[in-house]
Amino acid sequence: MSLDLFDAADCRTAIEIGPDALLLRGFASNTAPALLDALGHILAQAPFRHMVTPGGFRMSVAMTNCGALGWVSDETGYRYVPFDPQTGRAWPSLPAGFAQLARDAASQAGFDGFTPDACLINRYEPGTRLSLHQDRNERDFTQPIVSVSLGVSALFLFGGPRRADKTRRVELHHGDIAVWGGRSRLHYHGVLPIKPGHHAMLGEQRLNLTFRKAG
Ligand code: MD3
Ligand code: FE
Repeated sequence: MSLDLFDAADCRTAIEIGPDALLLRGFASNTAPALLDALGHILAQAPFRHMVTPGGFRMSVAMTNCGALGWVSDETGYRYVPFDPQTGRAWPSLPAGFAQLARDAASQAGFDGFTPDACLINRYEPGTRLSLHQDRNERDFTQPIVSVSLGVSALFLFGGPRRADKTRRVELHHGDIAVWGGRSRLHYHGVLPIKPGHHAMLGEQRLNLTFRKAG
């Protein structure tokens, strides 16, 4: 019998999916149970909610945040705020293990010293999508964004600096971490509607954690 502790899903090799955009397959596989445990506590204080876009549309992705700053959207626009508008309380703090994982992944991808102050938590269910957009509400675009995928797989769309640029599709699986910085930092991206599926730890859901240096 062989214990595949270092099988393909656990490799520590970065796949380049764009300029300064790297995919670390399975980088969070081993820490996923601890991440999900901590997430349970965060969600008890700051439950998922469907935000509204400035155009007045309810987002199909359900969102919440932890960290000093949280990303919100409403009729007046997108921004980072220190308080959860739904409760008036500070967002739950960023667990030390979250920050360390994001820092390690960024470092593995060539971005040393990454210190996130915001973690946006996205929940996808079958049919949930995220249309093509740029992440540009953060202060310093020299800082990367680190994203952790958990649960059901997704087809991620990765475009270029202009909305009309050709996109490529990248499959993101449970435990994958992607790091987006440098020349890819302002590239358009999105997520195709999630197909029905099942994951042993998360059931029908996909969760995505994006770590940001927002302030
Ligand atoms: C490429 N989330 O929350 S993470 C988002 O899977 C967001 O939930 C997606 O896009 C998700 O804003 C994708 C991957 C990602 C995040 C930031 C990027 C890709 C990026 C910034 C620049 C380029
Ligand atoms: Fe984004």
